[in-house]
Amino acid sequence: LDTEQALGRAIAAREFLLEYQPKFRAGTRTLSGFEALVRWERPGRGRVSPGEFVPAAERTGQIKALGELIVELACTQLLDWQRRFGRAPSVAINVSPLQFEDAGFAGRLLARLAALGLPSGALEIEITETAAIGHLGRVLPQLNRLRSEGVACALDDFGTGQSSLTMLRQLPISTVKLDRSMIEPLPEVQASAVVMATCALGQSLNLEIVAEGVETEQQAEAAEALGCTQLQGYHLGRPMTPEQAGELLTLAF
Ligand code: G
Ligand code: G
Ligand code: MN
Ligand code: NA
Repeated sequence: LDTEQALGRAIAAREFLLEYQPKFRAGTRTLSGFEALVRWERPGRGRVSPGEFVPAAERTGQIKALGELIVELACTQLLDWQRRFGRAPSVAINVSPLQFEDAGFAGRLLARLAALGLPSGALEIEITETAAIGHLGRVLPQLNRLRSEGVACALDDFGTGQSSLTMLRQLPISTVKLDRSMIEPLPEVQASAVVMATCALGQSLNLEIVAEGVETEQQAEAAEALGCTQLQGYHLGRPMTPEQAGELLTLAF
């Protein structure tokens, strides 16, 4: 209850900010976009990790209001970058399945992009495998809508849940993000076989395959050799401030 009150106040006071973790194309290692990660800057207490407050916000239902704020913050940043650089990079936001309970979620997101004059391709949605499968009924229609309007959709944390290769074909996704638990053991033989098989299927379905949690050059090279099309992780870039992300864009654009 204390958390609920604190979160409610924090959302109203807009105490949240986004950090941006870069993603890179395999091989060339050029910037392919960013993933937005929310942080709570709690006055007098410092940073609270989303691993703590996102589950709390999901329990209380406050994730819907928080999620709207996150969409707004990401779009504001995209607009700033579009004005400065003449174009916007791709920014992915993590979306909780509870946000899809609101049937207006996708429509509002698209309307917001249109109102700001942002291309829908600038925004990507990340939804976890477990969440997508557990809430197919309400997730699927809105994912279909977003995809048909050009918003990319990524299946996050792939390899942690009931990873079904069938899901890759059935969900209207453009990207699969291989969980860092699949990347961490590389280039160990069995993990390599699983990543290679997933990449082969992904390629035949025309999906981008992102290796997450790449922490070493050895993992990066293994992921590239096995067919991952993008790399993300501390080895290539940590979550960073918008200013630092802007510096990467200055180099990339
Ligand atoms: O950034 P960090 O590694 O601390 O994130 C911890 C967890 O919080 C991850 O599972 C991540 O997906 C989740 N998370 C980070 N930002 C957001 C967000 O904006 N919305 C939601 N729903 N989850 C987020
Ligand atoms: O669930 P999701 O994949 O959205 O979680 C993203 C989280 O993973 C972020 O909190 C981010 O800080 C964290 N992360 C990103 N890259 C790495 C990495 O290379 N190693 C580890 N341990 N965590 C990472
Ligand atoms: Mn993610
Ligand atoms: Na992930």
